[in-house]
Amino acid sequence: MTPHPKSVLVLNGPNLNLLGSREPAVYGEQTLAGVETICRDACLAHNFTLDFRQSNHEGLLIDWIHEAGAKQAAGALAGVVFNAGAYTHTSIALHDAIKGAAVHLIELHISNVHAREPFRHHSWLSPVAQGVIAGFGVKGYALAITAIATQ
Ligand code: CA2
Repeated sequence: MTPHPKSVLVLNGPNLNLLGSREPAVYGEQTLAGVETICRDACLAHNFTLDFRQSNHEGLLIDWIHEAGAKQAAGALAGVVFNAGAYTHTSIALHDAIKGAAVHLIELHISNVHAREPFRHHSWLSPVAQGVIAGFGVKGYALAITAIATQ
């Protein structure tokens, strides 16, 4: 019998619901719905199901990381792709959640944060992420899903 496909959780943090509406020079012209389509196609190619979410609320993102940890422990989740937006640079709580849930997580940024303002150069998530993808635009989401498939 074919095993039940594992899922990939793609989490998007604050303000990413605004994607495509402003700052196209930094983030491109794709909307978050377009990003979801990119992720769905990448998941199909690797026989994953997709769970795609966005929240502007730190606590809800933390709850979703905990949920992902339980799902991974049950063998139903292949990994998490997380664009935490500006919480990347501020949130020790998200660092603790990822560490506590022991979830396989790829940190994702659409822009090359290291080529931008100094306050975007530090990430609280990188030390607890498996890897980081930044600067490849929204294509980075597909790269991250491929990375999960090949781990
Ligand atoms: O490059 C990324 O993906 C970021 O995670 C995006 C965050 C930013 O704070 C990080 O430093 C880098 C911001 C997301 C907000 O996106 C907007 C898109 C269009 C209009 C306004 C905000």
